[in-house]
Amino acid sequence: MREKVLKILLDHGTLIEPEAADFILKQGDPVGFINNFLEGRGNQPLILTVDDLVPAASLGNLDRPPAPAQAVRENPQTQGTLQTATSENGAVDAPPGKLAGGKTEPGYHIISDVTGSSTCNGSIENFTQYFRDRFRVLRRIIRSHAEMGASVKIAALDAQDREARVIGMVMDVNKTKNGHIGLTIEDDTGELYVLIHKDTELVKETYLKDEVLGFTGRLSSGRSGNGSPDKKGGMFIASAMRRPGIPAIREQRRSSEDAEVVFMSDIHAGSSHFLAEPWLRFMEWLNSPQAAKVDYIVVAGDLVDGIGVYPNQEEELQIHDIYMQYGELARLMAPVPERIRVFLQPGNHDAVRPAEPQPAIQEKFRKGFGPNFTFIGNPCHFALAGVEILSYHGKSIDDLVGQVPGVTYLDPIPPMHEMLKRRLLTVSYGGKTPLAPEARDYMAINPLPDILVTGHVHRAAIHRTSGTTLINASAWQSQTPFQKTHNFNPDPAKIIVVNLKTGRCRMVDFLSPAE
Ligand code: D5M
Ligand code: FE
Ligand code: ZN
Repeated sequence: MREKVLKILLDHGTLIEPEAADFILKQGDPVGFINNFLEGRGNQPLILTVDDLVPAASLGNLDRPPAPAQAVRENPQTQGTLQTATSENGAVDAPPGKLAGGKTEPGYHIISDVTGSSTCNGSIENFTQYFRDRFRVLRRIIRSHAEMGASVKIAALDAQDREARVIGMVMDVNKTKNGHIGLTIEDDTGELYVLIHKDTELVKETYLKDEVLGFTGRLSSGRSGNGSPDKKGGMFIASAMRRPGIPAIREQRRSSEDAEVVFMSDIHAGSSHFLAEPWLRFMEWLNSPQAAKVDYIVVAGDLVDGIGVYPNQEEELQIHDIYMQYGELARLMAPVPERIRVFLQPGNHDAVRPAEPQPAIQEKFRKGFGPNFTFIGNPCHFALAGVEILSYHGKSIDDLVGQVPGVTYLDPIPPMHEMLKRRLLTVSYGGKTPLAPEARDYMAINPLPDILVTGHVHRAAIHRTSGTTLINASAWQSQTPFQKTHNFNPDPAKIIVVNLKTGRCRMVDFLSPAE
């Protein structure tokens, strides 16, 4: 199928980015889709991107059941190059359902997940490739904003120009003595010192290392006397800034199936503070007529409490063996009706590498789970009955809470907005959230999902932005002594139910017995 689509494009003289090819293959009728697309538009860009295709997809195709699962878009040999249209053959119609337990069925397919595809060994080359991929993806999104289309490479900036646009990744942020902000940004041609004057609105923004930004401004060839690094004999005085962001209007996909998804998180099986009674009420509810439409459950990480995750955690454990904790999870999940497909994602308490993206838990921990359980990585981008979900445990919220004013543990929605603004689930390397330098950046939010779900903060929240519903799924653990010492107050034992056909969300609370 992929060869067919690529051939049509090649015949047309159009190249395509790997993500865009995957996007086409996800359509109900990929060949029909691309033919219609090419017909419907006269001048094509030389290289098609997902952003070019999304508007066409939202016109049709959406109510159709999703195409059979495609292999996750891994093809390390072709990373970092734009023109992969001819070299990518073979990546391609690989057998679907490569995730263990993830057999293909009409209702769901995995779009992007590191499980089984990790390429990194932590070398310098890995990091270079990783950040190059992040830059490539985010620069493309920034360029899709009209005013940023004419951006130039850093090396091509000219002090003669009255105004120029550049896009770069933030390498360093510092506040000058006079209250200005100095950013060092980098692209594939060089470094640039960007000065954000204290009298502009831009100085109120929070700039994070490793995010990608577009700037409008001018290159000053003279020194400003503030002691800042003076690359290329000048600095760039910013007058406007553009983040990748999300479109103001974007149509959310809806399913033709009247199916519901339960979003939940942070079960922490094995913890002494596991909420056993509310859990039983939840299991009863799942087997009641109220849950008749529930076809899927997504658990966004911290499946078990783990061992040695923080100092003296052993004092808060009921089960001290990691295998037995996963055994307990299987036992807790046993009452889930078999018709429901359950997606189990790891978090920072699970027995997988802490560096993100995290692969799914290993086979040896999957004993006792029925065939309706699918073990996914963190993050994981997948489609349920045609609606795209991006599920991420949310460890990076720990970093955002310290870095971005107004972001607290009390409301999980603001940190999710910060992620969407930057189109990154985890922004900075070297913070509290470890990053693994994979060949491509799984932490980039691309393409935009219909639903973004996180957990980790043990609170429940729902918020709609243009086109993407934000959900933070609650937890099944009451306040631990550790959390108490950190003044962290959870809001546990809640689930969020989303109807994939109508988009409607509801929250169900199991903390206290129903009247
Ligand atoms: O994390 C559950 C929550 O506990 C997380 O969202 C924040 C809070 N937490 C964890 N560690 C700290 C520290 N050091 N300070 C403040 N709050 C914290 P979990 O991954 O379930 O342990
Ligand atoms: Fe947790
Ligand atoms: Zn967590």
